[in-house]
Amino acid sequence: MASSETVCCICALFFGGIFCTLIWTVTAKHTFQIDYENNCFKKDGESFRYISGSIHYSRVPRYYWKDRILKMYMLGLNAVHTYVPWNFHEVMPKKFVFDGDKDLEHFLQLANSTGLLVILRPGPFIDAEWDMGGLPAWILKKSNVVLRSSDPDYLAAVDQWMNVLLPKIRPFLYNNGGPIISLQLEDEYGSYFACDYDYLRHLVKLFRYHLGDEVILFSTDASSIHAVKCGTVDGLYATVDFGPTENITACFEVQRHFEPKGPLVNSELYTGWLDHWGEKHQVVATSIVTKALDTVLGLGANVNLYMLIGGTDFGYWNGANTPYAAQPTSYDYDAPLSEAGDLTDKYFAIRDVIRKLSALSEMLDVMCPSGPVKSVYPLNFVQLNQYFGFVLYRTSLPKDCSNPTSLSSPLNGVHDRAYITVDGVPQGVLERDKVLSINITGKAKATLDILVENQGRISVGRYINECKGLITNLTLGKDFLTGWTMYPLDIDEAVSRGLKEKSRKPSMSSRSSAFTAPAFYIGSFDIPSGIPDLPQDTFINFPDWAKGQIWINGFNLGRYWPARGPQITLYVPRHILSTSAPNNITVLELEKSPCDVKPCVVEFVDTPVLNATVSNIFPGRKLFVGLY
Ligand code: NDJ
Repeated sequence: MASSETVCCICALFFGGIFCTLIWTVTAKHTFQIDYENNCFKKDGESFRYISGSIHYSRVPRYYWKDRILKMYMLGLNAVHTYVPWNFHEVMPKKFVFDGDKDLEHFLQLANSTGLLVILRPGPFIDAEWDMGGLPAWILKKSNVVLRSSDPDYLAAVDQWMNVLLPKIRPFLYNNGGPIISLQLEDEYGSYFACDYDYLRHLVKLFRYHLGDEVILFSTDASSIHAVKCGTVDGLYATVDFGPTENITACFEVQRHFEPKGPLVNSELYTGWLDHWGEKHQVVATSIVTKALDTVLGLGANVNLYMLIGGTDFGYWNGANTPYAAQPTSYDYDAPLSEAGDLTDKYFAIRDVIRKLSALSEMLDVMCPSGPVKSVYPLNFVQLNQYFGFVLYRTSLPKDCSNPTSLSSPLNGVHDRAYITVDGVPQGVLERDKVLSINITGKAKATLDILVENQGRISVGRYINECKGLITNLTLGKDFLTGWTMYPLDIDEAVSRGLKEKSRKPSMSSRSSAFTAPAFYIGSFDIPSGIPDLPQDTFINFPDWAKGQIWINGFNLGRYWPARGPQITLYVPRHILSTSAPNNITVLELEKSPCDVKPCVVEFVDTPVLNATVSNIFPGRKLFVGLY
């Protein structure tokens, strides 16, 4: 490579743990459970939170399923929610259609192959502004049938349908190697007049008979005590739904009334709203949606964005509300993906909110394959068998810190530098000898992550025996922090295995303007072959980056810290560069990435800068290029 003028694209990475997932598929049974102790889901034994979006396959032509699912994946979601409309499939009694646009199994396969989990809502009633809430109109031939109840005529029809549907579903359950992590029975049943618990119990029994005991079955109801009361029974995990203008804490308190422990779940956070013929088209401002999403995620809750793509009520499939007002053909819903699948401003704004969550911690399964170590008080690097690099220390806030609260190392025990986030939101940096206390904010039980960097051991004198890591306790306010989970990180190994292929979602941005959460950014560049004397030694510059570590083709080039100086550029020896394959760059930015607001680039230059105080620091050739 010429010693200048090569600029590489850097894009942000998501640390989704796909690598470990692949290993799991061949070595371990998949499990998806409720972790009542830690108020979350547990996937393959690890705590898990879903951020999903609703797509009704019945409202999107099969031709576009893949496109829409991919766009949902690119948004940063890890799951899709979909209803199964009974009347769409059992078009006449015992006449079942599951091909073409009704090929549910194909839809599930597409979600699975795209890397999205599925939360399935097979009703039998679904509402969804869908004709008769998904119930088949032919059922009304039984005069006086009481729908959504234990009326024998109704139950016979339900059983007939579920006896066909559920065996198709079973192989797609997560514990059977498929994408379905949970199923919702009925829909907002507590808002229906019948309040027939026997009906719900019948459904639970029927689903258990076909699907086994492992899969999570849940209910969804409007978030009022009254609404949930008739909507759930033993055997169903109660979740709630609510819109972005509601009092979110109060809504989740309703769920807590019925589920004192376990994951918080909003099964429908409305991104827009439904229309009626003759009424004003409903829109919900993006800022309202993103604010609510941010709050919900900040509480550690699981959430489904209803709708992520609304789609179309082709044919005669629209529903209606009472007093009679029918829905129009478009079910655009002012959703992040338009009816026609276009990316909207809402899509990008939601993507930004989700991005904030992805931090170093989301790659832990890749970088800490042996798993974390737990201890009441923090252990140092040596005790963790970690000698270089980084250890992530994690605990949760023992009390509400909505007002800024001091996080301190009173005995100067951060060796050497610690990057702090609360629920993924960057808070600041503690630094040995210099910054022993910062103020942090967050709710009680929020995840406090402290990424501690060993910046190099003392190499001469009396203190050459120093330890690294958190070598003394930290305090929050006046109290010691306890209950640590520590992840010794083998980042070099993870980088050399190729983070790029194992990653899937960008990671950057933050609530604070001073810091971004630690995150990886990757890119690659080609060096043309056939030109004599290429590659050559070069130097790499970090415009608007702050502090971190960089690898090229898995070679750890070292620490960069232009924010402090005097060294600005790093030396890149030519032997690590390749003309026969793309050169991969991995940047671990610890403090402040430029990627939210400026070009996300690094730059190769022909002149080293080891003294940041000189003017015109790049007299030679250089090139800046805006990137994605
Ligand atoms: O679960 C329902 C969903 O399917 C909840 N909704 C949605 C709005 O788009 C959609 O129908 C509504 N619930 S309106 C109101 C029900 C009133 C009894």
